[in-house]
Amino acid sequence: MLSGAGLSAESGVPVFRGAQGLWRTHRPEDLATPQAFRRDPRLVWEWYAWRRDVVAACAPNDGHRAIARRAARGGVAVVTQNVDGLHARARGEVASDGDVAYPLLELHGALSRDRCSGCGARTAAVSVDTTSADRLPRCGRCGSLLRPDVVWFGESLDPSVLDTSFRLASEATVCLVVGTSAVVHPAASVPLATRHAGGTVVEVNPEPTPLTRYAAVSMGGPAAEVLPQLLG
Ligand code: BV8
Ligand code: ZN
Repeated sequence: MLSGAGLSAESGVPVFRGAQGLWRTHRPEDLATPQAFRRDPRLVWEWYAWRRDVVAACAPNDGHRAIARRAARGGVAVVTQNVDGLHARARGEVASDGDVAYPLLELHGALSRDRCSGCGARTAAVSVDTTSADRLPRCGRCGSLLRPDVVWFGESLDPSVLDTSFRLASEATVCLVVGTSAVVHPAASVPLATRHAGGTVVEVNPEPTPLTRYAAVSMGGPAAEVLPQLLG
């Protein structure tokens, strides 16, 4: 499956686009690009520190749990664009004896990790003092600024995560696409690998998207309602 921000909407995590979207008040170019971080690291950190606080107050919803329960029965890979960590938290919440380990691939990284902008070292997220640029967190090894370990626009995704995602999608008989506006590439192309290999795309989204035309079935409901019925 491929998930997007809409899967976490019912957990209270803001989506990016649309009437309630984050990009309504902030231009992505100003906050989610390497140029923005070079230009004003304090502003970028302020936005990500705020998003970390929002996500920390959220919990997985019935959609995340339905996915985790089904995936633990085997034969499922979860590929997500989300950086909120809720898939992993749901996996922990529903874990039971006999579960099968399954791939959980985070295409766009994770809010819960920092990465050094110099040497690339990854660490668990630290709390960030965004009151001034000279108080921003720096790497203990090389002294460079730390950044959130997410993929910004204009940055390449981790090649091994991306290749594995496309390979799994091309081997899948069904790609379930949940809660994505399917405008961000290359993530939005993952379900097409299933389709091009002769598999079936099933979409769960209250709104039509550029993937709807490729879906054999498109369910126009909220993920937390549809997925427990669909996967139960
Ligand atoms: C790259 C940062 C190579 C982390 C994000 C073609 C090929 C390759 C690249 C491009 C290309 N065309 C354009 C590009 C460049 C760019 C891109 O795609 N731009 C778009 C906007 C046109 N792509 C890149 O830059 C990527 N890098 O390709 O590297 C390269 C290198 C140099 C130069 C060029 C290329 C990097 C992309 C990653 C960007 N990082 N975020 C963060 O801060 O979070 S993207 C951002 O959008 C989020 O990460 C999010 O994951 C992603 C997708 O958003 P969605 O998850 O779909 O969420 P959205 O709000 O849009 O939609 C929510 C949906 O849910 C809606 O459809 C709604 O109806 C639905 N919904 C709402 N409620 C519910 C629901 N569904 C179900 N239930 C509900 N209750
Ligand atoms: Zn470093």
